[in-house]
Parts: sequence; C-alpha cells; structure tokens
Amino acid sequence: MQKRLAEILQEAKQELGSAETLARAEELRVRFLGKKGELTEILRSMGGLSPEERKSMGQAANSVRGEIERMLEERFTSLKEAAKNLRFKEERIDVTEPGKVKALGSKHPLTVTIEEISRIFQSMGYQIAEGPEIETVFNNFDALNAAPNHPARDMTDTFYITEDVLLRTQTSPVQVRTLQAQKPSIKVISPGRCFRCDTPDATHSPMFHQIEGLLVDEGITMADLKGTLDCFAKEIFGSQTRTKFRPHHFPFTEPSAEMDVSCFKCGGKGCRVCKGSGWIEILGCGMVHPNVLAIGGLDTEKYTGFAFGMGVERIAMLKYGVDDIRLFFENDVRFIEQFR
Ligand code: 2U9
Repeated sequence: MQKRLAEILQEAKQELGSAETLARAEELRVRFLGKKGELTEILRSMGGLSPEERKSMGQAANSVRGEIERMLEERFTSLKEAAKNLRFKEERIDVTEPGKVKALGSKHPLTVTIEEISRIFQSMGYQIAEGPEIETVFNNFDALNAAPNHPARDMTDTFYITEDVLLRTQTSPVQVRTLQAQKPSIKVISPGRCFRCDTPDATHSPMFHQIEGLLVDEGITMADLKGTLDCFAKEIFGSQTRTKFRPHHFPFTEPSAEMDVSCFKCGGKGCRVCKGSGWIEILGCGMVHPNVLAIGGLDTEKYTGFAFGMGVERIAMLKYGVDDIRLFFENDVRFIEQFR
C-alpha cells in the first residue's frame, strides 16, 4: 500500500506538471482526490488494518493527499495567472491609437434655404401650408385664372396623370386650398416640390422647389407687397440690399411684377454674379387677381391680397454660388458636405 501511495504521488506530480489547462487540472483533481479516486479508496479500505498499521498508513495517505492538494493549488494558481495574462494581452487597448472618425450627415442646401426663407416669413407672422404634389387640373390651372389655351397647360410642359389630374407645376394649389378652407385674414407660405416637363440642363430640372406666399385681408395694397418683399430681401441678402419692381404678367395676379435685388456680391456696380447689370431677379409677385379670389369664394369688394413666388434652387444657387441646378439632385456627398 505504501508503494502504491508513492506511485500515486509520482503519477500526480507527472500529470499535473504537464496539465496545460484549467479543465485538465480539474480533471486531475477529481481523479486523484475525488470521492471515486484511488486515494479515497485507500483511505476507505483501511478499516481491515491493525490500529498501528492504520495509524501509519493513515498518516502516509494523508501526507500524500496533502502533497497532491498543494500541487493542485499551485497548478491552479499558475494556470489562472496565465489565463488572466493571456486575456490582458488579447484585450489590450492602445489608447494612443487615433479614433475612427464617423462621417457626419448634413442638411441638404435646399433644405437649409427653405428653412431660412420660411424662418423669415414666419417671423412676419406667416403660417406654413402644405398640400399634395398630385393635384387636380382645377386647383393647378382653372382656379388660378389660367386661360383654357394657356401654354403651361400643354402636355409638353406639364406631367398629366389623367385628363383631370397632374403633378403640380407650382405650389399655388396649396393657396387655392387655403382660400377655400379659411376665412381672411390669410397669411401663408407654401414651400414644396413642383414638376414640369423640362429637359435637365444647368438651370432646368423636371423636379424643383418653390416657395409661394399669399396674404389676403381687408385693405391690402401694393405698398404692403413691396414693404414685405423689401424686408424679406434685406433679411436674406443683407441689410444693404435694395429692391426694384419691374412690371410683368401672370394670370393669377394683376398687376404683376418681378422683383430684382441689388447684387449682393458687388453692391450694384456690376460683376459676374449679376452679369454686369448690378441687379439680380429673385421672385415674381403681384396683387391677387379678383377672379382668383372669387373662385376661392371671397367677396372681392371687401378683400384684396398679394402673392409671390420664388424658385428655391435659384435662391440657393445665388446664395451658395452653385452654377448647375443638377448638382442639387445628384446626391454626391462631396457636394453636399460643403454646406455643413
Ligand atoms: C393664389 C394666388 C396667387 C403665386 C405667384 C409668382 C407670382 C411667381 C414664379 C417664380 C419663379 C414661379 O418658380 S417660378 O418659376 N412665380 O412669379 N407666383 S405670384 O400667386 C398666387 C398663387 C396662389 C391663390
């Protein structure tokens, strides 16, 4: 039995010496010290020995057990230490490494322009009105006093869905809806997408954006129109900006005009931006035609109003020096990110 004990100790020494993993060390612990292990068997079988033999064998077996326990403890400690060091090595973070820069998105320049124009009119008390991009021919043309043979109605200029339904060519139908739904005073702007059968080039796009405005109340005159739009021009192009109004024609307004602003680049002396004239055309406007007010159900003796409309792309191109409208719709990040 003594011999066997010495062998067990020797085996345990050898096996533990080559145990490379915690799982293997645990396996050996069970094998040598577990309830079914040989050492336990030996201790259990000592009942049949004489008291002297039992004493000396017990001491020997316990000393072997103690020695194996000590070796196991030592092995477990060193394997745990090694596992910890390996984890530290694997999970090591180099805090001096430069961070990965995440590409940040930015607002589209047309969104920025719409927001700026909207903010200016909102500060003057205008509400924002929105409406469908698919409209009736009535709201897009008839209600706006467009003659039955008006060229804009032509199939080659307008995207028709059916004979009576189309993609709106301007945001005016939104104001038509407002006139039908609300009583004066009416004070709205309508930013939105519009569609015309245009072949894309540097200044044309079949999809573009407009902001139109409408104010209707008692006693509204051309002076209100001029004051409002002059104020808008100074807000968006700077307080030095001067405005001038040139007669024009629209079916929905009478009288009608186009508003020019003094060139924000050269101040009016003449440069590349204003093509030497000192002035830049910005928008169209006029006093709402009585026919339009009447179709909207208003008493034209009591109410008058003014309206205006501008192309958002044109304003954005001027403000940001963009020379091709198609750049707005190509979604090239190298273009978009310049407006951050
Ligand atoms: C109602 C009454 C009147 C809207 C108006 C303009 C003048 C205008 C153009 C600017 C450049 C269109 O994008 S553009 O080509 N628009 O000049 N628009 S007054 O007048 C209205 C609208 C609705 C009920």
